[in-house]
Amino acid sequence: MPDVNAAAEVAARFALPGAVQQIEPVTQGYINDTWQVRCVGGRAILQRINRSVFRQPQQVMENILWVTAHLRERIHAAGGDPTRETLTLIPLRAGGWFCVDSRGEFWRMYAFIEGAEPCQQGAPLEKVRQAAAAFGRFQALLEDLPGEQLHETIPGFHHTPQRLTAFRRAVEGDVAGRLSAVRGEVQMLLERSGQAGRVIEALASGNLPRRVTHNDTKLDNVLLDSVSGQGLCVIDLDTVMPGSLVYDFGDMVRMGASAAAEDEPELDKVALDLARFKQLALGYLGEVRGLLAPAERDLLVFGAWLITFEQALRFLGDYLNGDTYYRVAYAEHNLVRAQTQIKMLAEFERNRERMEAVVLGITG
Ligand code: GN1
Ligand code: MG
Repeated sequence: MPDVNAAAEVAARFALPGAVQQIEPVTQGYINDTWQVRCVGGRAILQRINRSVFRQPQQVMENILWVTAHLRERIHAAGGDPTRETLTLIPLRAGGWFCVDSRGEFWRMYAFIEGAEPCQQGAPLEKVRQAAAAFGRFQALLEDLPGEQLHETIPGFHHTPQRLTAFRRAVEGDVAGRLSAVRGEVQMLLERSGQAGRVIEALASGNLPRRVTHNDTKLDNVLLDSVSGQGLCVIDLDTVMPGSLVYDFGDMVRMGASAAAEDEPELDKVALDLARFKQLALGYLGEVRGLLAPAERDLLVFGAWLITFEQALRFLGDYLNGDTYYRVAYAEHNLVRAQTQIKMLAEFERNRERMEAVVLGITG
């Protein structure tokens, strides 16, 4: 975390309604640093973009500007409130949408959406469905945004075969000397590598549509209206770029289908809850049904498996690399996260037919 002074120094450069009064860190998220800024007349969200993850922060910002402008237009046309239903960047007093501090760090600011809160992991079923519907609507609203316009903010982000190659490298390198303790997990993943290319190949063949997708569809990336409980706003737009709907559905199901946290150490608590899965599918597919291609429909359940597999590779790979990517709170954190993914993988394998039946029941 950069010190509060660095945040205070940059906060004053943004066009807030009044003087900054208080700055508090927000600890959610593994990548960027986030602060809540209170000022006279309101509050805002200040973020420092992680430059070792997002190599081209300007491109991240360009994508966000395009995407939010498009969403604003669509939400307005549908009679909604764009100031609550999508993110709004706050410009700098001097103009522009981000600032670079004396250390070369990139900062940006969003308007705070009042009367809304993130859908928590383990939320009741109705909230789960609302969050899923918000992701589905987000996808539907982006249907006509030309993907060629967008930058790939992290190249190969969901290129599972490349993730596998990076994982094998981490295993071979064993730079942190942790391999001997996790051989079972490594083997479990490598045994499943044969399926890694399925979505990438379907995209390359043109069978599976390439769309503008969110690419980080954890339930807490949806704000729910605090009064009505309805899915209000999709946040965390850093990885919005060309991808597949199958990844977004899959990533949402990855942990959204369990009540347990992504870093739950008691693996007995980590389990597929079919009732949750059903709400995710109902919420999301209810919004995208009209645009779903047959290849997408066929790969939805596989997508949950694939993204979970990929996430397991990423967490365990980072553990083997000595925790260079994800923020960790304790030494075994990435290992615990990898173990929950492996547990969910086994759950998806055991329940594949039941999950397919749920999807079929909705899509017909
Ligand atoms: C990271 O920082 P956060 O929590 O938004 C990661 C996602 C992972 C997620 C796992 C840019 O997201 O891909 O799925 O952690 N984002 C990036 O919780 O790597
Ligand atoms: Mg994210």
